[in-house]
Amino acid sequence: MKRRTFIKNSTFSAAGLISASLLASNNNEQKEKKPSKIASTSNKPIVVCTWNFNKATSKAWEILSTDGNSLDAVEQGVMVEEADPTNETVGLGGRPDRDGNVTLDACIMDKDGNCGSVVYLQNIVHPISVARKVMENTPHIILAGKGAEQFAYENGFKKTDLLTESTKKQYEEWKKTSKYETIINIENHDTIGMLAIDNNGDIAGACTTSGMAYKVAGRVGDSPIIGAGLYIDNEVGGATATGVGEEVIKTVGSFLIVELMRQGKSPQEACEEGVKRIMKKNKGRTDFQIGFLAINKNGETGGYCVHPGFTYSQFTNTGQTENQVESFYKKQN
Ligand code: SD4
Repeated sequence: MKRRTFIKNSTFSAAGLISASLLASNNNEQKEKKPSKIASTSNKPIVVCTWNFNKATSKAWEILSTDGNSLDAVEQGVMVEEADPTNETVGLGGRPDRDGNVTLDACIMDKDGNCGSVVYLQNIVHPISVARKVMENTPHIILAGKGAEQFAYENGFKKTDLLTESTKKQYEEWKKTSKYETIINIENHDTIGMLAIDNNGDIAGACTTSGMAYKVAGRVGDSPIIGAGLYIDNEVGGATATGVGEEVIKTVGSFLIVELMRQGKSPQEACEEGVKRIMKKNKGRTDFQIGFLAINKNGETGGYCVHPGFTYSQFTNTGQTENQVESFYKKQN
């Protein structure tokens, strides 16, 4: 499993300062007016995603910068990671459950609040595209397991073995002890959640993962659960999560963050509040990581996590940046 190198980006601090002052003025306005009516001084188009998936934000940017819509941008953006066999927590090359099966979770949400999701999907490289088809071509929102797989084949998706040489080897190694804990290593997880605003100011999001390595067969995490791993409200903003899904589900994390932004908090403040809410319920616990990422209608972004190490990639008119976020626990020297 590769470890990520985290780059502290100076433009982030500048962006932080700008957002802080915008925020202050917005907060004053919000006392008199509705929070969602933020003037169009916007930083759009823009795309952000969890971790340093710069190739994914580059792909999304290709679409946004040529006047494409945010839904296409997030779908095609996260597909880059789904197709990458070296990302061992998403799509092809994702690590299996404890029975050796790779099972994928994904969801997508558009500007109108439409959403689609697949859970426990096997043998399909691009669960996000299946989720989009569920959203667009069925009256349903979530398809699971065999039914989702069958639906994928009916819609032209190809059967693919998702286990790679590397993940097979790691699994064989893991089986020697079969140590199973429902925790995620502090840094070793790379679920991709992506949020974008297009030239029209419309917001969409996508989230896709193979979930926790060596999970109990049948386990579904937060990533495909609308409101937990991802939530979009085109009037307010969007949020997405990475980390221990069980904790994110318990607080309906992404929905919580969007609602906090609706009440007037900045994306940064909302993500902090989301993590603090989780930590309040897990007093003293240090053995898990969660990272939240959020964007508001104005194109301001923010993130917060439990342990240092969570980053997000961003692409706007001023270029691509990788941003390190603040954490609840501070770095130990
Ligand atoms: C899950 N939230 O299934 C996901 C895991 C994750 O990078 O973020 N992995 O709980």
